[in-house]
Amino acid sequence: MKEFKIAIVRKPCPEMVHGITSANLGQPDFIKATEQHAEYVRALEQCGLRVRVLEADSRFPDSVFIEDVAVCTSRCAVVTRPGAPSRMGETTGIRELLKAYYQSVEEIEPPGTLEGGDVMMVDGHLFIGLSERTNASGGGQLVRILERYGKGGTAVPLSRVLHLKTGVSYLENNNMLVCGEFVHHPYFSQYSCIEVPASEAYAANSVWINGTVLVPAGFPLTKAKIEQAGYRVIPLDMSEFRKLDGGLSCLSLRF
Ligand code: CIR
Repeated sequence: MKEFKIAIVRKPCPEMVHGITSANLGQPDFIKATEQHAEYVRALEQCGLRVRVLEADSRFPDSVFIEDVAVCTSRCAVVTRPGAPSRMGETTGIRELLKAYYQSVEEIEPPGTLEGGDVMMVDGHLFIGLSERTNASGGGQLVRILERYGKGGTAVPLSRVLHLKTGVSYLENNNMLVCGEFVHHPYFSQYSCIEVPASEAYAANSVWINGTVLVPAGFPLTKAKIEQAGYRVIPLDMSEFRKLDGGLSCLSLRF
């Protein structure tokens, strides 16, 4: 039975109000974001995780979305190479950080780009979204690294979402939460799919942690479907991170 033990998060910085966005929901409120982030940390702890909280990094408005700078598997960690130019420097120091937890820390090299939001772990196999942030070189490098550790990866070309996990989340036990382009997708049809209605698309980024699923607050249909599938659900207010296209998974590295 899979079990996460550790999460790493980074506090939001006041400069987050200048983060990248396509959302059209207005500027985030930094104070509110800080409160929502603290609630998120509490929820991770409730799921049994030891949470390492890194200080805010005001050089990088999007640095709260720490999921994008690394891929943490059971055998190795990989420092990514973000495709958004303003986010490339966020990986500085991440290798040293991960060395405290992993014997093997690999890196994505140029010309590859890869963001952790495009990587979904499914029973030891990784699906890697090819997006505007993750290119074929980055995805290919990750697959070759995984193969050295006895794991595999499959590239999934994306058409509409920012990252793979913007639209699909694996909830373990063969349950795949799918929305939009991932409904009836050939790569995911073998799983028991829980469909997120288009009106609740933001809730497609939900996070399984040790039997509990963190779900963004305000999406009752999706919450009910996940509960019906047998999970304990913790709803979390994500309004300020949503304004920057960020979802629940983006706020932590879990391993
Ligand atoms: C960005 O556009 O890079 C950030 N504003 C949002 C990143 C969201 N990260 C994720 O989905 N893993």
